[in-house]
Amino acid sequence: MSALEYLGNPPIASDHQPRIVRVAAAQLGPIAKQENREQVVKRLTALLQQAAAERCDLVVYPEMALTTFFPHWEVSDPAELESYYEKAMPEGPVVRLFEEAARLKISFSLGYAELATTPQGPRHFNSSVLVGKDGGIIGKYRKVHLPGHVDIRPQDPFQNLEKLYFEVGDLGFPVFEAFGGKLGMCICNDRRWPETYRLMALKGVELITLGYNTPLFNPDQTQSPEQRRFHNHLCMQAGAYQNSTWVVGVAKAGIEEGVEMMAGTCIIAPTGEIVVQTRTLGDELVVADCNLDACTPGKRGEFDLALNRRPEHYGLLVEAA
Ligand code: CDV
Repeated sequence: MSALEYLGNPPIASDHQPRIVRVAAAQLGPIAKQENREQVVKRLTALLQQAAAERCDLVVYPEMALTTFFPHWEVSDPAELESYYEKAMPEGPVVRLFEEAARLKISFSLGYAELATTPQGPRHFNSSVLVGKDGGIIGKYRKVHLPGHVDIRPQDPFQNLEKLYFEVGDLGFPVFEAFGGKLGMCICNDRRWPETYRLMALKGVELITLGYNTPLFNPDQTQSPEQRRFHNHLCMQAGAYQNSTWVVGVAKAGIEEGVEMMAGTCIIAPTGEIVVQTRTLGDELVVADCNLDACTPGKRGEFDLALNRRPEHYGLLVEAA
C-alpha cells in the first residue's frame, strides 16, 4: 500500500506519474542602495543558471529582489523613491532575466516593488510574479499584510515604512495552475498570518512561494534574534503542516546598509518538516524535489478541509468569547 492510500483514499492508478517539481530556493545576500538593476539581474541570472544546471523546474527569489529593501529608510527625494519601483514587468535589464529563463526553460517567482498606472492614478504595491518556463507571466500577487508604520521615527536605527510606500494588495490570495498542480504566492509578513495559508488551501494550494526581508532585530520589539529565527520557521512550518502544502521560504540575508537581515531560507514539506536550508548569509541556492502528491495524505486525511473544518461554528465561538 502506498503512502497516499493508507488513509483510506481511493487506490492510486498504476500509471500515475508523481508530480515532482524540482525547486531552487535562491537566497540573496544584501543589495546595496548603490547597486543598480543591471548588477542585481546579473546575480539573479547566476543563480538561475546554477538552478538550471541542477535541472530545476522553478527558482524562488526573495521579496523585493531587484533593489535594496528601501522601506528601511526615509527616502525624501521623489526621483530616488520612484527608481525603486518597476513600472512594467519585465522592463529594462529585468527583460534579460525573463529571456534567460525562457532559454533555459525554467520557471521562477520574483518579488518586486510595483508601480501600477491606473485611470485613478499611480498605485504602489509590494508584488510578486510567477513566470512560466516560456517566460510568460502565469500570475501575480500583491502583498496583503503590510507591516510597519507611516510615520518617520528618527529615534530608530532604521524604519519600516511599508505602510507609507505601498497600498494593501487588492488581488486576494490567488492560486494558479502550474506543474500539474496548484501554486500560490505570499510575501514576508503574510507568512505570520494563518489566513494566508488557509485561504490558498481552500483553493487546493500545493506549493507556496514566499520571499522575505526580515531584520534580525526589530526596533520596536524586545525579541531576541533566536526568538525571531524561531518564529520565522515556526509560522512557515505550521502553515505548511496545517494546510498540507509545500512552502518555499526565501530570505534576503546578510548586512544590508547596516541592517542585519535574517537568513534561514528553507523548503518545507507538507508534513511541516524542513527539507533543506541555506547555511550562509549570501547568495546561495538550495534545491529539493517537491512531490506535489505528498500533499494528498494531509488534504484527504486530518486536514480534509471540506470534511473536518467547522466554519459554521466559528462565528458562535467568537460571539461566546
Ligand atoms: N518585510 C516584512 O514584511 N518584514 C516583516 C517585519 C519584520 C517588518 C516580517 O514579518 O518579517
